[in-house]
Amino acid sequence: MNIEKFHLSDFNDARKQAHDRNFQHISEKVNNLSEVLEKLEEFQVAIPSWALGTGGTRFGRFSGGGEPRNLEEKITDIGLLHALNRSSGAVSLHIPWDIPENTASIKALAAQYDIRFDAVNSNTFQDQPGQEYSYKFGSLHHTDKGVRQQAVEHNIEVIKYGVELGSNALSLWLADGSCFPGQLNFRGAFKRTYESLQEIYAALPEDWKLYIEYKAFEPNFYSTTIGDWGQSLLFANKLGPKAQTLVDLGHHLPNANIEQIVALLLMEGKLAGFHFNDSKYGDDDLTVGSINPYQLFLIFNELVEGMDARGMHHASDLGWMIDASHNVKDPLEDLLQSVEAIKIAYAQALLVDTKALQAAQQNNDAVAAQEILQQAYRTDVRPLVAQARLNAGGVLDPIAFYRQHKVRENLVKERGLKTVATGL
Ligand code: PSV
Ligand code: MN
Ligand code: MN
Repeated sequence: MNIEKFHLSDFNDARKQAHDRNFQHISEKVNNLSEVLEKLEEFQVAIPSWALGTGGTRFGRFSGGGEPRNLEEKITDIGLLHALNRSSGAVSLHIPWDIPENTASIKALAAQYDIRFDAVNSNTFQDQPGQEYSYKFGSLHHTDKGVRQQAVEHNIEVIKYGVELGSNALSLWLADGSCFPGQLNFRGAFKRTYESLQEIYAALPEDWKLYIEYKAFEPNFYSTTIGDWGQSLLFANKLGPKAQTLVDLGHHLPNANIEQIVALLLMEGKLAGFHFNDSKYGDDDLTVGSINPYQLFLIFNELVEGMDARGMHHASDLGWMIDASHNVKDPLEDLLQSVEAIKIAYAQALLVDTKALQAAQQNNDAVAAQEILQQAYRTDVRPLVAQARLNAGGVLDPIAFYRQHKVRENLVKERGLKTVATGL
């Protein structure tokens, strides 16, 4: 579906008066208004190429209709999201799920929508047709050198695709681990993984980063070879400055203090970035902010404080991506909700009175500290986020626009009801 400029302006005009009243109300309370708006306008989160279709679970998958059938259509869908929220200007490819057959034309298509290529993701957790060795018992940690070599070569191939696309990071997640006590020698697995990672690290271009993602469990249920941030950080420290730890919010054991992990990784210059999602039980891959928005705010609070202190810039210094799955929602609506939740948390964090918080901390005043944080958290910042979107050329209410213009219905007409997006 083609969204023309007048569609956006007609939609905004009809809502402008009501919005202005709400915006006026909040802007009177925000001291650093122009700084907050500017930061929100700049903010971009990458959309993973595997999130444009319905995800499904291991019990089944219910197709939603009108899903993108190839990479071109995925980029078009992201272009649509970006046109509405002006904060989805990047795509993260998973290879081989989304191999660009003609990189030049894919790049040109993405540029048309103002979309750049974020980190490229490798995949050594599934066997691919024609592949010599199986990853059933792992990839980079495998006891068989041939398997390890195959997995290393795959990662190097992914880097090559990334270079052609103008990406500058390899994001690596391993399913490697064990299901039963005794199955695996932990130290042996760690050492073999390290050797494999060294080979991948050596193949990184000068200005590239290696994002090392950790995950507590699944698909292995006794041990994971990169199971937590400690193990990821060990690898990152041993490998060198280009290697950093990637935090996927769903990859922790229940109740982990993720904001504390984020604060320390940031302090050490070892925070690669995020895979955003939400969860109640495990790696549930739910819409960002749908279960625990307070945690998201606390993470952003650490980021705002820590990044400012280090003079870091959000776009160039960290990787931001959504990593969610959509089983009962329209994937595009879900992604709009996720991006919105991230920006709301960011806006709230920008409202925290950092100086007052530091003073409360200095005085061990836990009551004041909580008041300061919750003062920001309980502020309805949605008009700020909407204003930033308007300034950037988007729409005041992306989901309302999407529904009013019957975007999904049009996609179904165009692509058909029974479509299966590549990927999970
Ligand atoms: C694994 O659970 C993960 O979070 C990794 O980032 C994968 O690359 C992604 O999901 C897709 O399976
Ligand atoms: Mn992830
Ligand atoms: Mn995950």
